[in-house]
Amino acid sequence: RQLEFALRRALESDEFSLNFQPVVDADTEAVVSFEALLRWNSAQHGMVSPAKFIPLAEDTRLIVPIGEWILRQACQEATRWPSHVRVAVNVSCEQLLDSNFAASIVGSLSASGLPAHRLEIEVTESIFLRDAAMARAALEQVMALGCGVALDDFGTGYSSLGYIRNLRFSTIKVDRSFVQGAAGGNPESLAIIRAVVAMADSLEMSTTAEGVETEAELAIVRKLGCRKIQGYYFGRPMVAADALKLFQPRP
Ligand code: G
Ligand code: G
Ligand code: MN
Ligand code: NA
Repeated sequence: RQLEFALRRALESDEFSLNFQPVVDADTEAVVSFEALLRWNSAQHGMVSPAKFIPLAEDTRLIVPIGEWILRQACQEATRWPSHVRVAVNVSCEQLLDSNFAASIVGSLSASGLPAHRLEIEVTESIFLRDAAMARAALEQVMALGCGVALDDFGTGYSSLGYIRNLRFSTIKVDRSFVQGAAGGNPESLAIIRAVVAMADSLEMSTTAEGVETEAELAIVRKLGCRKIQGYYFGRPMVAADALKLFQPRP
């Protein structure tokens, strides 16, 4: 297939870049981290949506070398930010279960000099579907290195509280569908966010409300006690230079 052929060459042709989306503290609105998001500008196909090429990269296992590149770039970029600001990197199942995954994290941290606690890995619940014991062991290794692990899109997959009992996640990311639902007056969404926040608080995990776009959504996730907020309301995914500018005083 043509897209696969192009994807195989994308790394060496330098066609990937990272965007960074700010995550802010719900109380102070200060930027506390950025989520790194991969972009592919293909010579043949132009800008290709990650929703299209990430599944292809996963199927072909190209996500392993690409993911290693993402980790290196993200850690390197994060060293330019204030020292309290973290970077979050999405990790696919294929990558997490690869035998060199922990080594590639260690390599990215040591090459960049970024302290482990400033790197947070984001995984979705789907990683537990293939081989739950392997996924758990891999995440324990990441946690032992001192990195955070966030549970992404929480509530949309096969949620099981067993994962949360066995692993100390740093952050639960509440999926945008619940945020939209709550702001739209859906009582179930509201109750679920409230329950997730209560659970996270009592287990000393942080919570991020995802996909906050409007004042109304902001007001409700704040009231429900989400600790951190991500979404277009505070900033879209942006190029590295623009992310860096958020820390420089405006003239
Ligand atoms: O970037 P966008 O904003 O369009 O993301 C679309 C999807 O692609 C999301 O589900 C996101 O998790 C995934 N994605 C984006 N960047 C990365 C990445 O660097 N690695 C992995 N594994 N998935 C990513
Ligand atoms: O699956 P994951 O949560 O990692 O992917 C994040 C995706 O959500 C990216 O595609 C990012 O561009 C998108 N995103 C981030 N903030 C918002 C938002 O406020 N609204 C919408 N519609 N999408 C968002
Ligand atoms: Mn994510
Ligand atoms: Na998400």
